Amino acid sequence: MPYPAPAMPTVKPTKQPVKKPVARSAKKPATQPAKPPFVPAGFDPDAAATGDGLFGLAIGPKDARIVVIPVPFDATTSYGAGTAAGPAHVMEASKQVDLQDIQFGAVWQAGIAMLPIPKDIAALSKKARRVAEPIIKVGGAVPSNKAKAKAHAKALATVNAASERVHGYVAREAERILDRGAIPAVLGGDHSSPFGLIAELSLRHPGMGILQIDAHADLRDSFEGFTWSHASIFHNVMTRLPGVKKLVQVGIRDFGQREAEFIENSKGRVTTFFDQRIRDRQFNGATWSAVCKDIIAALPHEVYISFDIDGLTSEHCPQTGTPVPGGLTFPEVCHLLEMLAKTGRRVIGFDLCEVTPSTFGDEWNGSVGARVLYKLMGCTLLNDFRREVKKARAAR
Ligand SMILES: [Mn+2]
Repeated sequence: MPYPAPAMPTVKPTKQPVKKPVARSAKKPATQPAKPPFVPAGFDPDAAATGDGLFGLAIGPKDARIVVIPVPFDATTSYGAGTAAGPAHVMEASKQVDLQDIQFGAVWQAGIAMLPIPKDIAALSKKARRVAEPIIKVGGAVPSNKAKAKAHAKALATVNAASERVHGYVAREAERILDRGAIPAVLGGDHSSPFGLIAELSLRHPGMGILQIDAHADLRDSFEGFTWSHASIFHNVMTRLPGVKKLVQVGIRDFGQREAEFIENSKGRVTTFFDQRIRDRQFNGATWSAVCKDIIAALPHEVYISFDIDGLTSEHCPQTGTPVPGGLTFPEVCHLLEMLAKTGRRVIGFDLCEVTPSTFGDEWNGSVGARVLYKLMGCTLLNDFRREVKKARAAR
């Protein structure tokens, strides 16, 4: 069933003028709706666009139901930098996304906005990356020369401190959004970007689970010496955030021995649906729906979704930091998200990471990213809307 169930207002999304003119005609007018309770006060879709908003919408973060925190940071990406430009790239491409969604309906009406891309974090990323690069080059090997080893340690400390500053920024913004009763999301940046958000949510929703869509397990106990490496995010989450009860990984096809041991020794806290094993089941006749059912059954009621774009097949993200053959297709992911929402799971937040602009100047990576982002929002809002309607009815 499309979201939301009641009829849509007879309005046309307020769009920013964009370079390439997009045909965004008024969506089929429906009957007059009851005032949807999820449209925040002050949100007038007919108002003139005042800002250069996400998906071309003109709503400010203060009025949005979902607020995206952009994190232009990628100091520790081991293979090819560029995900720091992800937020700007996805933002630009989002203006071309058609707003009516076959699975989730008029997602935009709930109110979607992104905070301004923080220039200081972008600058910090560049600086930290310069310091990190020599370490990445040697794979984190500590030099035997004493003076060089000292410089190495100092560089690591600098990069780790930069990552901690990013976590602070993300956690602070997440706190502000949550205090307002809205839903926070992170748009990375590399996969270390959402740590501050997950930390903040884990305090407010102890017992929460994480659905991770990724090619990599990201369970390394620091990578190349970087405590906050993109490859360590879920090691950090699972060892530092006791509020996170469960991690369910999907699409994994690149992991180390110690990561496999971490999963094995997690006493069921980590469940991994390896890409190959998913395919094996399908080759033996299982449907993708049956696999999705098992994935969702492994999750508790409150779910955070962490989406690394490289969880998709590499033609969806040819320029991502660490592409790996295999992976999920876009419709498979969409099916999983819709099933997740329809089981009544509550999505409390999400992130999209590792989207990297093409080196050829095309918008493909951003375009896929923007569509994944819109689907994540639709999945999140499906039940959010139902809860709001219930609340409004109860209050009557
Ligand atoms: Mn990842």
